[in-house]
Amino acid sequence: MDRKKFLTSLGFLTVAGSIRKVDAITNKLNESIKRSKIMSKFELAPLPYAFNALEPHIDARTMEIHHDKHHAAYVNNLNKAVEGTALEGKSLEEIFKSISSAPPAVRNNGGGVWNHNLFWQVMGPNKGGKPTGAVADAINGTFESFDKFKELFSNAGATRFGSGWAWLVVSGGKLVISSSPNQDNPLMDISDVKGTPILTLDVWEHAYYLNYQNRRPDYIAAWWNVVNWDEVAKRFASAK
Ligand code: MN3
Repeated sequence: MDRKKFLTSLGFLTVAGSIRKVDAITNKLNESIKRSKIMSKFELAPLPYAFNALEPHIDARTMEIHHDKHHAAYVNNLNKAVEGTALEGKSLEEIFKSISSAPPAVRNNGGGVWNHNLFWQVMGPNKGGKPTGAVADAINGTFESFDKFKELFSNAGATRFGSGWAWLVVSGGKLVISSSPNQDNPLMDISDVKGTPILTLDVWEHAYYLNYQNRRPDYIAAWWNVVNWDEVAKRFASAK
C-alpha cells in the first residue's frame, strides 16, 4: 500500500471531498424542500361530501372519477407546468390576471383546478330549491324571475359547444350569465365576461356521461336539485 492509499484508507485525504459532497447534497435537499413547500400550494382539495351525496342527480361513480381522476390530474399537471417558472409560488387568481401570456398547460390546468374547487362548493346534498335574500333579489331584479334565470343559465350550459362551463358572475356590480370553453373562467384576462364567479356548472362530458350519456340538458335539469344557494349567497355578498 503506498502512502496516498494508506492515508485515504484512514480518511485523511477524503475529508475535503466529503464536505463538498455533503454541501452539494444539503443544497439539493434545501432546494427540494423549498420547492415542495411552494408546490404544496396546489393541492387536491377534498370533496366536501361523500361521492354518493348528490345521488340520484349525480351518481357516485361519476363524482369519484371526476374528483379523484380528472380534478387530481389538473392539480398534478398544474404543478408540473409552473415548476421552475416565474409563475411558481403565485396564486391562481394572480396567474389568471395575465393568463394570456402563460403557456397553454397553465391556462388549461390552472382553470381546471380553480373551476372544480368552485364547482364542488356550490353543490351539496339536500340542496336545490330557490335562493333567498340579497342574491334572490339580485337574480329577480336582473333576470325578471328565478325561472327565467334558470332558463337562461341552463341555456348557457346546453349551448356551450364542446367542453366548457356556465357561469353566474358578479361583473361591475351586476349579475351576468356567461359560458366559457375548455377550462377558461371569468377571472382570466382572455375571458369575454370578466368578474367574480359565484355559481358554475361543469358541462364537460366527463361530468355527466356515465349516467346521462349525450343528454346534457337532462343533466342540467337534474343539477338544479343540488345547487347550494347558501354558498352562492355567501359568494355574492363578498363579491359585491
Ligand atoms: Mn370537470
